[in-house]
Amino acid sequence: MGLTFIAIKPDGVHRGLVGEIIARFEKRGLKLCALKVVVPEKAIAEKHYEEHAGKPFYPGLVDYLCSGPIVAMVWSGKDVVAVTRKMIGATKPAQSEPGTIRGDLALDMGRNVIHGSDSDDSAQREIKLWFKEEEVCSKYVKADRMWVYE
Ligand code: DAT
Ligand code: MG
Repeated sequence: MGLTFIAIKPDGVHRGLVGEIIARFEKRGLKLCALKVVVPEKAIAEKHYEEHAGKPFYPGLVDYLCSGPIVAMVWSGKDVVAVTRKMIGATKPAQSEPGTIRGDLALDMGRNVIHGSDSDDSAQREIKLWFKEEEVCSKYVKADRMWVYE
């Protein structure tokens, strides 16, 4: 089973959306492997978004991520990157479908509540950036496994 890195951004924490968002991933059947609340250091946020370095919105994006606590998580499951990206919805909230996290909970691209890795490679990179190896509990078998998977 694959792993992905998910972060509820500072706006999601301040707006009290943490429980609502985690509940969606739990109900989908995904397995929680790591979770912490952290105010990102600027250097980590810059690395996290390094693919966007040099773009006009990059400094504001980094400042936004560092502006308060985030909930950093690792989730596991079948096709977890694709499944969570779909659940998160499009980057621009006006284009995110109702039923998605951004489509239900966000209005502004600069306050779009949540981050999710966009590929297995970026998931590996981001998990390593935010968590120590021993903080990620990916080995346990979830009690409902046989009822979630054929
Ligand atoms: P996503 O968060 O859906 O993976 P992304 O990786 O393309 O989107 O961009 C990272 C974040 O940067 C995104 O959540 C919001 C912001 N962003 C992206 N494109 C932007 C733009 N053209 N103007 C302002 N902010 C932008
Ligand atoms: Mg992205």
